[in-house]
Amino acid sequence: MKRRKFIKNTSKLSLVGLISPDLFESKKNSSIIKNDINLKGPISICTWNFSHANTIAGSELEKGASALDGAIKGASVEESNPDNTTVGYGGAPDREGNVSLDACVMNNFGDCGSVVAVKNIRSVAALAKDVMENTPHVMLAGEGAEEFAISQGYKTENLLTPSSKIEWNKWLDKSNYKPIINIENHDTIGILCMDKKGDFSGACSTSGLAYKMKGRVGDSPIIGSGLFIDNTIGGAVATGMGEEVVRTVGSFLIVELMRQNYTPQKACEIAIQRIINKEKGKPDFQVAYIAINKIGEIGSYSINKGFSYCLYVNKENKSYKSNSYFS
Ligand code: SD4
Repeated sequence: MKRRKFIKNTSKLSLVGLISPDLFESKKNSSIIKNDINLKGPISICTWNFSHANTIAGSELEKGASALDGAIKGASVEESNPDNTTVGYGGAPDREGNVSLDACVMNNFGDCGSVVAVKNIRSVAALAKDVMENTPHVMLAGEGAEEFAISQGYKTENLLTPSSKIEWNKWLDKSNYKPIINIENHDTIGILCMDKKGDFSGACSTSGLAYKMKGRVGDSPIIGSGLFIDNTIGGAVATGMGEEVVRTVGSFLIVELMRQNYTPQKACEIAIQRIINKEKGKPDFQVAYIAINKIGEIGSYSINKGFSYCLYVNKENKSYKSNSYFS
């Protein structure tokens, strides 16, 4: 009897010890976005209002592409969009005028690949896939990543467009580094795809924060921070101030919360709450997450207002405004 009582009490204790207090925090803004989708793919969801990219990903999935190829196709649209100053060609440079890109991918087998601080190559999500498939490593950085890209047949090019150069020169006048909510931080593409078989993969691609220090790397190429996939649970991806996402390992946290049966929406809210808990007052930066679970429920949440995301399902892409902690 004593032993049974002891086991009962210990298991209560360990539960209390394991579950962090923020799981019990108030449900502020916890409106749950539940889609009537309870089916297999194709589903594609991406950060921000990248309708074209998400539609391309979705239609690739319709044609039978794997979730990984769908996600990379979607990301490549923004990597080649010169008007997007936070991804690929046309991305804003660092303080010294170098455009340096970060990206990662993760597939349904839990394999992943990543490239950091890569110059002169625009298709870095595809390059991350090549790292995953054609090297014994997960992550390649800088010159090594560029040399690997060349060995794989990627073309090198100057990624600094004339208009990005003009903006950078303007910035140099004052050299005042201050990321601005939803202006600078509004263009990283994070994309989560579920293919016809119901398998998940994701990709994340960025040029990082404009006028960052040379060599700075954010969350986007860090598996578990910028992106995480578990094919039995779902996936999550981040955009915004990467340092905050890395400090809280946000995407992994969201997937683990979904494993504990939290909806994608509640899981995103808890991950945002973790960041807010560390701040005194209203943060002057943005972080946003999107997530999807195995039954096609979607979640999205951000610290500050202004975040949006796209959802492609039933052959149709729509853009949605996300809820935020601070309105
Ligand atoms: C980073 N998370 O490098 C990226 C920036 C971003 O839209 O998301 N910008 O920190």
